Amino acid sequence: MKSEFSDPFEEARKNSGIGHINDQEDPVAMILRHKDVRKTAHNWQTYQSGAVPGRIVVPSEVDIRDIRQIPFEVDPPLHKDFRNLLEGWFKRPNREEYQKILTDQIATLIDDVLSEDKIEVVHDFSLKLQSRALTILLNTSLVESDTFISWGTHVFRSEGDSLDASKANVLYDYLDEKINRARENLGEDLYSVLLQAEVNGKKLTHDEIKGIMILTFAGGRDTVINAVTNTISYFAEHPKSLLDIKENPDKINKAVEELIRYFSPLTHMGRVATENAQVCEHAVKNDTRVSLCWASANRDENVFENPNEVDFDRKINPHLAFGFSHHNCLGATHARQIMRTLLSLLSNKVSSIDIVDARENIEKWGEFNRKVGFHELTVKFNK
Ligand code: EMZ
Repeated sequence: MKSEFSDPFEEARKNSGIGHINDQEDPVAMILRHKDVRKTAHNWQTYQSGAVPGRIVVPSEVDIRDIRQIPFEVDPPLHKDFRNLLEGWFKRPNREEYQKILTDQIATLIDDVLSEDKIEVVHDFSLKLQSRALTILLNTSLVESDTFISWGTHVFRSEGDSLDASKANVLYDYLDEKINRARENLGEDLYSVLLQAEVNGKKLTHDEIKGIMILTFAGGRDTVINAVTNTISYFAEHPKSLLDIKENPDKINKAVEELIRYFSPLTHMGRVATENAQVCEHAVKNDTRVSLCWASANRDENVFENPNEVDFDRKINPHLAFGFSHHNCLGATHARQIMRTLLSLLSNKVSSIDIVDARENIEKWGEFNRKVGFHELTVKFNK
């Protein structure tokens, strides 16, 4: 089945709770159990995010950038000050007027693909959807999304080159220009809001603003694109579930959480140890990397019954797909709203979806091969 996402971590999670990968000569011990992932995410004193910029990302981005992404590469207590500044803005997706614009955008996109004979979902649906929705989050004009679409699915990665510095520079130059322009002529967009903001009584520097913007662009890009694409593949192969949503729209929130648990669009996120420590009997040396493997935790058989099944009626769903503890995903409100709107509109506008062709996107992490989405998914949407 094209919409099946198997769990490559099961054996290692049960046997040792740890997986080992080498990443550019800076190894990573992947933490695989739900309980350990939560504990480690919580313990910022021992497992820091504020290491050299790019080091907590796997694959490491140390060689391709030196700008710190904020707040995700900042530790408490400063982390909290940045979160306090940003939280309100990133909760705007809960507002009615925000949801109305998002609904109009996605409805237009679905109407467009319904009139096509067939469509390649990753580039001609998910990338467009993500890029257009980002303009609402930034509160900029919709035409900006044409530029975002032209960058392709990942801002730092290209197919065949997982670390592409020249690509990062395209985003950096774009952001420099936007920040500088907003400085001359303040408006209502996120750039202008950040230019006027203060943290601990001080205005933000250009690089701090840039660091926040880079995260806003990079963190929610391939993750949202994969979540949307994988959702299309799921409903193509589970037409009854689409009908279930149509008949029981009150299930949408739970369905979204379950799909996000199952897909876990972000496999893991790293931390750097600040002292010698231990995770489930595994020694972690000072200044080495661990990763919090959300994807494995989300299939932990000690927490989820039938973890490899998609069950919209799952009673408790403490998934970690948006991370855990103080660093939980700042963009989650936006991402959830995208998914809810997508499910609602799909179930009302689309009767069935046929998969024509698919090329899976398999990440390789040491011994683990993990399907995270598709390079290409060609489908026909039916009215
Ligand atoms: C970083 C990361 C954030 C990283 C929550 O994830 O997303 C990755 O896609 C980027 O490459 O730089 O923003």
